[in-house]
This record gives sequence, structure tokens and C-alpha cells, in this order.
Amino acid sequence: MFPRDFAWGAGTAAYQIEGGSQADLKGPSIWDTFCHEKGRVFEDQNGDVACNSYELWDKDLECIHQLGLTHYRLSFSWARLLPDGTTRHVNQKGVKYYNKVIDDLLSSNVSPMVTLYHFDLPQALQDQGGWKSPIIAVLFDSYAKFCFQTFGDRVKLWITINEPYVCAKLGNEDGIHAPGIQEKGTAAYLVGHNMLRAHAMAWHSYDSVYRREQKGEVSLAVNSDWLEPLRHDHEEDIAATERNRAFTLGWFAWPVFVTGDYPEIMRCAIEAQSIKVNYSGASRLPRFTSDDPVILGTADFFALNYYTSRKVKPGQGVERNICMKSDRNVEEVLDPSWPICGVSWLAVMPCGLRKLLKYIKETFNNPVVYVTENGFSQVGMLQMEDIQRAGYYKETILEVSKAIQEDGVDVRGYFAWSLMDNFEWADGFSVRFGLFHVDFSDPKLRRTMYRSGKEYSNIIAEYKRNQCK
Ligand code: PNW
Repeated sequence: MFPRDFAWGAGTAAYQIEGGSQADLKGPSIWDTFCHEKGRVFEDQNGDVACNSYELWDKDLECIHQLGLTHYRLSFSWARLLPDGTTRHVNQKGVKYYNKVIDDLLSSNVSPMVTLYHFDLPQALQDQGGWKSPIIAVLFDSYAKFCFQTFGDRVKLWITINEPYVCAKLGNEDGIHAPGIQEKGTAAYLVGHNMLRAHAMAWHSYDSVYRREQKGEVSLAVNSDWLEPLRHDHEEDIAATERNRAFTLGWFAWPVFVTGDYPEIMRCAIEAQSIKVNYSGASRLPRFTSDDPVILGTADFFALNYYTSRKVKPGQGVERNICMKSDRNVEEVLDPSWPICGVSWLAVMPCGLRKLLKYIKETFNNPVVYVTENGFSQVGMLQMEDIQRAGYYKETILEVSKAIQEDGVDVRGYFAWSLMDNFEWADGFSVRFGLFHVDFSDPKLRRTMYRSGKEYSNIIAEYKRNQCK
């Protein structure tokens, strides 16, 4: 059972679906650049066309209607709206495009949730240092204010930044996402820091300038696996789990929801490692100063992206170089009984989501929660009758209802990832997360509902029937 006005959604991100990468004055983003470098993405694929939602938005809207969604989560392409990243030049065609999307949604009773930043920094800003440069917070705030001003009369749910953890680590430590930087043990912390500063500035702008009139809500979307000790009675495994939580969910949620600063466990681990390897530079995990915006309290709800679960034990601690891996010093283990769905990292544990929701309630002072992403992928042979994925959705959504009913977690919505198959970052089109199949070999990019999509639409329809009673 789900509460009244529960949000039933599905999500997408601009670079993953839109295409139109050079249409109508759009500026390039770091993902445009990254994909066109050899060897970055599976088979050197790119998002130049993707699902071509820039031209085929009508088709997306049909999918949304077919599912019966009450909410749709999309992201704005910063460089489509502001080609050089600044408000000096506004691309009116971009404004027109998102206006149409929003208006079409609202006229069919679907509420938009808009993410301002989903991995695609304007290249012009990367050229000036990107997220490593402190000035980015001011530029992001200008972009955010522009969006609140232009679309906030109709958009009431905002996500500033999607998955700062993934941006910081995959983009700047591992180098497997754009901008492809591998400055181990330093850049990711700096990027994360500036993302928190940028998020907080935008939240404060909304709070002081727009909230009273627009009456919306603003948060950032954090991703987290459910983590538990490999051996529940082993001190080291318990400590490793705590440490792992501090370096993932805690890195961003702790400053915003608990103290305004990073988890102490995280700072201590990084400092200790710096000493151990005689690192002489300044503190690698930056400090917030009185010049920074206040971070604590800058979220009107908790936006959680959940995919999978891990068991945790201490790492080997043998790395001699500065890197996040040695700071964190944990090893993640998969329970062999958890089925893998599609990509190798996605071990399915529906009850992990329930446990994580309960943990969030207890750790972050019982916030309003939206599950802003959850999903399962397909790789290899196409399966339209994806019974397994359909089953996972059903089970996972049941776990969300238990979190609400039995654990008292204040969950207000669930967004499946993703509305349709799309450009899955470094995996290109080889990994399919859609509730709709997209035929990328067909010039019309036909969308067809999977069995899992039918399952989800049935769940939503049943909910709506119960509401009417
Ligand atoms: C999320 N990982 O990213 C993103 O928000 C989506 O854009 C993406 O399509 C979706 O999850 C599925 O991957 C992630 O390596 C990227 O653990 C990578 C990981 C997790 C989430």
C-alpha cells in the first residue's frame, strides 16, 4: 500500500536520450568531447543522436502516457540552454524545447522533476577548470537561477546535481566518465567539494528568491548501494562498512543533512593516509570556510538513487600511492546468492532498498524521501519478454511499500530508471535500462514497451484504482 499522491515516475538524462548534439546553437558538453576521443566508450559510440528525443519528444510523451506515470524526471542540458555555460548567451531554441516538454507534461497531468546537472558540463566551462575550479559554484548558481526564473512557475521538483559521487569519482579519479581525469586521491575530493558548494548556493538562491512565489522543492540526488558487513560479528568488517558508508553516501548526505561538514571517519582516514605516505600537499579533503555557503539544511527532501547491494570487509591496504582506494581501504564482496541483472555490478537485492531507506530515516532525521532512480539492465540478447526484470521491479516496489508501512519511512515517490533504452555512458548502447526498448537500428528509433514496462504500468494502474475507492 502506498500513500495518497504517491509519485510514480521514470527518469532520463539529457545526454543519454536527446541527441541533437549540435542542433540549434547547442554548445558542446564534456560528454560530447569524451565520446569523440578514441577508446573511451564501448565501440566508440556516442550520444550524437541517442534516442533523438530532441526531435522525437512526442514519442517519449506517448511512452509516459502508456505507463500511466504521474511524474517524469528529466534533466536539462546546460549547454543546450547556455551554450558557453554562462547567461551571457541564452539559446532560445533550447528554452523553447524544454518549455514544450514541461507544458506537454503538465497538460496531461504529469508533473516534471527536473535535474539541472546530470554529468554534462558545458565544455567551455571545463576549459576553465570545470568542477575543480571554485568559480564553478557561482556559474552553476547563475545557471540554476536562470532555470528557476524561466521554468520554475511550472516545475516544482528540482534536483541540482545528480550523483556527485559518480561525477567526482568516475570522472576525476577513475577517468572512466567525462572529463576522463585520473588525478588519484585529490581531484575527486575537490570536485565533490565544489559540487556541494554549487548545490548549496543554488538551494539558497531558490530559498531566498523563488520559494515564496514558486512553492517548489530542491534537493540533490545521491546514489548509494546498501552496504552491510561481510561477517556481522567481526569488528573489522563492521568498521569497514562504516568507513565505506562515510566515503559514499556520507560524503554528500552527511554535510547536507547532519553537520554541514564531511563525516569525521572520512576526514580521519584521508589525513592518516596522507601522513602514512608522506604526502606534503594541503589537506586533500577541502574544508568549508566562512566564505562558503552554509551546506547544512540545503535539501527539501532526500533524493536517493539505489541499484544494488554489497558486503564489506577491510581492504588489503597495500596501495603505496595516494588514491581514494587506499584512503577508503575496503573491499566489496558480492553474495553469490544475489542474482546479477545485466551489467556485472548490478546484483539484485530488493530488500537492500528497504534496509537503506530505514537507515536513511534513522541517520538523516526522518526526511521526506523520493527514490529518484532504481532499475535493472539487460545486456546481450534482446528480450522483449523480460520476465526477470519485471519480477525485480515488482519485488523492489513491494520492499518500498514495506519501508513505508512497516518501518515508517516517509517515501513520497519512486522513479524507475529508465523510461527507455538510452546511451548508458561508458557502456554506450550495449546496456539497456529502459522500460521501453528503443530500436537504434531503425531511423525512426521506434520505442516498444517491454514486459517490465507492462508490469510497472500494471502496478501504477492498480494503485490508481485503489485511490478511487
Ligand atoms: C546512474 N556505477 O549512474 C545514473 O544516474 C544514470 O544516468 C545511469 O544511466 C544509471 O545510474 C545506470 O547506470 C550510475 O558504476 C553510473 O556503480 C555508474 C554506477 C552507478 C550509477
